Amino acid sequence: MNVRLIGVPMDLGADRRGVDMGPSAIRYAGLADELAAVGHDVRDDGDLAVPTPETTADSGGGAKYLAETAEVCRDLRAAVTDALDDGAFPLVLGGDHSIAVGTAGGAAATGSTGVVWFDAHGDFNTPETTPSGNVHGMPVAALLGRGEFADAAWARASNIDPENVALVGIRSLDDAERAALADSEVTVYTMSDIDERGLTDVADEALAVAADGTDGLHVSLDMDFLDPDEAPGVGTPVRGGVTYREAHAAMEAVADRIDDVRTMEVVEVNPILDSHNRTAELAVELLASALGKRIL
Ligand code: 6HN
Ligand code: MN
Ligand code: MN
Ligand code: MN
Repeated sequence: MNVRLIGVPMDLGADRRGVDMGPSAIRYAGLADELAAVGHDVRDDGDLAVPTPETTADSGGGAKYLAETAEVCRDLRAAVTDALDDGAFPLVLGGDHSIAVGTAGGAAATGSTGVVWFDAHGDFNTPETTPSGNVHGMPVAALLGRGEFADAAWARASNIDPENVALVGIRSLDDAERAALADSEVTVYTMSDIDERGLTDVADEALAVAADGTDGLHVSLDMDFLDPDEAPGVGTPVRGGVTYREAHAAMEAVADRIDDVRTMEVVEVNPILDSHNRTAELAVELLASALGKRIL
């Protein structure tokens, strides 16, 4: 594949500074070389311009920096559709999870799109329900045009049907978010489902849910999907996540369907909270697995 790296040093959507350094940390951990070793042609387009909180006044409202986030997501959507037009595979490096609106929005601009979301969190809040005001807790709801996002052209992706959205690894939901998810057509696989059924079974089913009747897939990997013992460098860690081996198995399930995958992103790597770039290195390993690295 022609892999196109797009860095998005975004931290307006999260409380803790540091996730803006994620793209650098992932590059430093050797992503381009690792993907080249798998046999891909890799082109790095560098980072999108993202405003820093120190020089940006919050535009106000229930969601912090929403106008600024919208601007970045519009730019990212354009970069992603550009790469797809060129026949490349956009691999987006975050940054906090708010950027998924741009990545998945870019995928959806080219056809109906299913979404597989590996995360501890549901990211299904809206500006009305959010307890934190942080937009990284809202991208799934934004893409589906829920609440205040119903009229937001930058967010809502009419080509993404909630029936084709699957969340995997979930173990932390806010009360209103839980109620909204239960009320929706989104499929949620909690850690309990993974305990009972095994990761491979759950990941295969999640991918099938997303692929059912759609033209392509977006895969979103929030590094807090993993247990914090494995991936300490994330802003909102939650105990009880998937193991190192389960995470690889999930990415191998993605690899089995890579022909359907249109876009992928890895988000929430926070080098300030990490230990010796461990989480970024793990992100590189997992992306290599998703993009076809095999032991034999
Ligand atoms: N993430 N549910 C919490 C909130 O602030 O809305 C946490 C969100 C975490 C988001 O990890 O991408
Ligand atoms: Mn072009
Ligand atoms: Mn997330
Ligand atoms: Mn998360």
